[in-house]
This record gives sequence, C-alpha cells and structure tokens, in this order.
Amino acid sequence: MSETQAPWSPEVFETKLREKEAYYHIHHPYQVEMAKGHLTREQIQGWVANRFYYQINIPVKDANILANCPDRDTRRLWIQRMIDHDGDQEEKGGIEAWTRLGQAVGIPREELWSLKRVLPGVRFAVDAYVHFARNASWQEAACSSLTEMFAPTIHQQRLGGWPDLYPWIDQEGLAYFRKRVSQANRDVEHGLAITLSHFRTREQQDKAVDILAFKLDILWTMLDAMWLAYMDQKPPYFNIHR
Ligand code: AHQ
Repeated sequence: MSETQAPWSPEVFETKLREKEAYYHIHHPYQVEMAKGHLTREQIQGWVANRFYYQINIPVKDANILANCPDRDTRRLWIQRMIDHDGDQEEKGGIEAWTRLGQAVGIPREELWSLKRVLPGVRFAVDAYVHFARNASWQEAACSSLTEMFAPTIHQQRLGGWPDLYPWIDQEGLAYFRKRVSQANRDVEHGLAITLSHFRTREQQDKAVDILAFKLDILWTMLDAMWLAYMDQKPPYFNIHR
C-alpha cells in the first residue's frame, strides 16, 4: 500500500520516528523500577554487567557502518562514535567509563570484562544489532542508531536520581551518563540528517520506522532477559538440577 502513497515531508517523517518514544526502554518495567530506586545491589550489578556487552559492541557496530560507507564526509563524522567509546590518546573513552561504573557498583574490572554475567538473551539481542549493522546498508544502520533520540532523558534520569536512590554507588561511576548526554545529541543530529535525506519514498520511510522498531525491540529484549534473571530470579536453566 505504501508504495502508492505520497512521501511524508521531512517534518512529518521526523515526527513519525519520534513517536516511537512510546516504546523506548525507559518505559520497560526494569527501568521504571530502577528510576523508583527499587533495585537491589544484585539487580543493579546485573544491569551494569549486561549493558557492558552492549557498550563494547557499539564501536564494533559503528566499525561495520564505516566499512560499508563509501562516503568520506560521512565517515569523518561517524568515526567519532568509535573514538567516544574506545577512547584515544587524550580520552579514555566510554568503555573505560563503563568499567568505572562497574567498579562503582561493586563489579571488579576483571569480572566485568570476563563477560561471565552476560545473559544469553542479552548476547543474542546485542549480536543481532551488530549483525544488522554488518549486513544492512550504512544508511539503514545509521537509522537504527536513532533510538538515541530518546537517550538524553534516560541518562539525565540516572544522573538526577541515582545519588539519592542508590547512595551506595560511588558517584564517580556516573561519569559515563554525564558524557553521553551531549554525545547522544550530536550523534542524533547526524543520524537524523542521514535518515531524513536517504529514505525518500513513503515505502522507504515506512521501512525506516520499522528499522527503528527493530532497534527498540533489541533494547526491550535485553531488559526482558534481565527481568527474568534478576527480578523473577529465573536465570537460564534455573530449574535444571544436575
Ligand atoms: O550509551 C549508549 C550509547 O553509546 C549508544 C549508541 C547508540 C547506537 O549507536 O545505537 N545507542 C546508544 C545507547 C546508549 N545508552 C542506552 C541507555 O539506555 O543508556 C541507550 C542506547 C540507545 O538509545 O540506543
């Protein structure tokens, strides 16, 4: 049907993308309970250890986008995302900051990096994101990063809430969220420009909205796996006694 419909204007297209905020993982019960200060130390640690797998795969995802992108001007901008996470000579980077967050919630560096706590459901969701970025066009993969349109709010929610809600967490560990607010806004500006200019026909625009929904599924599914394991106390094979 959409192939015969007139394309949305850029303004309407952006609105359609932003309307997907309703499905953002800030609304997942795990994040809702976190924002209320209801999580135990184990539930916070489980979230930090599992999100670490997402964080270390973001630069791998972005490297796949760069590898697929023949446009130098795009690459010159996109490569900054890898540096933001991997660091460079000046900055230690976001992966190091997340390691600091791990230590702040009581997970030693070696344990976090061992990935021992990463749940199968989280691993599959994150790997699906990396595989998508590897196999999709660089423009489709850029579009999938636009869940970050909604990220500044969730970072600010943690920065504003955790000091009072989780006073046992060393606030040094929150540096990652502080840095991410401005980085996310800059990334979204570039990702949105690519998306609004690349997806022209109504059919392509519908596809872009579906790609964003796919990425929202990835974020939601990660938290589903964590809910089962850390809230319901039903980690994989919990009922198998050998
Ligand atoms: O810390 C996050 C981050 O670096 C990124 C990169 C971006 C992408 O390329 O998909 N998405 C993203 C996100 C980060 N943090 C998440 C959070 O809840 O802390 C949000 C997530 C996103 O919205 O996709």
